Amino acid sequence: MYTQAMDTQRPQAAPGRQPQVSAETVQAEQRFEARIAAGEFIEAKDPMPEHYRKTLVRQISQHAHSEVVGMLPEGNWITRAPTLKRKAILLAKIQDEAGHGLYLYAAAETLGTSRGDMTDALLDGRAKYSSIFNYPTLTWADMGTIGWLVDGAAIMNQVPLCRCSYAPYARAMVRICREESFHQRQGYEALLTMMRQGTEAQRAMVQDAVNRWWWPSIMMFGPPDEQSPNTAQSMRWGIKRISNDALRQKFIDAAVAQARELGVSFPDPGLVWNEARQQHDHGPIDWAEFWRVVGGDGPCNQERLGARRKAWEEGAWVREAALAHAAKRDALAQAA
Ligand code: BYC
Repeated sequence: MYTQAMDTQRPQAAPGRQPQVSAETVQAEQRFEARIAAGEFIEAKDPMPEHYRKTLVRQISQHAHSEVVGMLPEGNWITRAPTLKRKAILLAKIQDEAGHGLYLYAAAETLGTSRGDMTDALLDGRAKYSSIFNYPTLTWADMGTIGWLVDGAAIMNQVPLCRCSYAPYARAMVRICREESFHQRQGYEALLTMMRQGTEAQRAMVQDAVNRWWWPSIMMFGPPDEQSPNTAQSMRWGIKRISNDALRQKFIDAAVAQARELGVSFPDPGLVWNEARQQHDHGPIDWAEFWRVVGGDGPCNQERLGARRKAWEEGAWVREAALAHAAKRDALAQAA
């Protein structure tokens, strides 16, 4: 478990003055940087710079929140799944997301934060969650499209996180990625069924869902590298292994071939193969929309946070009962 005493924290400087950094702190930072440069993994009990710890708490907690909020758009369709098989698959997928949230909250807790603090930060707007979950799920085809594109984007982003320099996060990501792979396949298979065996109306429904989810999916990777304040440091520390733009490009290149096989198109006339780059070019991304949604003004932000707030409040008695039970058990153990 992380302890404060292990920090190699740089003291705050008075305004206009250089911070006083002890030789011991500088040496601890140098040892840490050397471990990172040697490709070593950092464990919870190892010394680490305070900024490294904070960056991880920010990213891992936001990732956990995304998994949990991500259950909401899909939960909307459990009672309306078209067959028993589709309903069972959807239920399993949503339960997986809950599990991912739990592994990730547990990984963040190894850094000295608590589930309660992380939840407070989500509910009072200090912590973010993925922009993608602020869009509505209007038809059954949205379930397949989320699996294909949203989980597909998540896998592209998360596979490199299995090699994140912080070992508890990397270990959680290995299991999460295996499950995400099933999520992506079930989505693509549901869409293939509608496209190949469905009616004209079902094929149109799939194309409509793809039209609505394409741009938000490629925004999931975050702002362009030159506007990403965290990427450079996170890559130096081996938290992020591949930049936002590089991951977005890999995703787009893979998705084009999958769309062709499926028989759908993407709503971007600028999406063309560039022979010289051996990659696809794409049209301009509406970053104003992205920042609006991240800032709380997307189509479903209020609804999503409202649902999380309600769940947290309605679960208060369970947390209280669990704490009371633990206290009683401890008292009994001490008496014995
Ligand atoms: N949405 O400097 P940048 C899932 C924020 S869950 C909202 O590039 P960073 C799934 C960013 O936090 C998918 N905010 O940041 C679940 C930062 O703000 P703060 C979630 C975003 O951290 C259920 C600011 O913009 N995946 O897969 O270096 C069903 C500047 O960005 C977004 C993860 O969380 C966004 N899309 O890079 C299906 C993976 N993008 O924090 C699927 C782990 C950026 O400074 N996270 N921001 O206030 C990461 O890989 C990185 O945190 C990100 C952002 C690539 C997301």
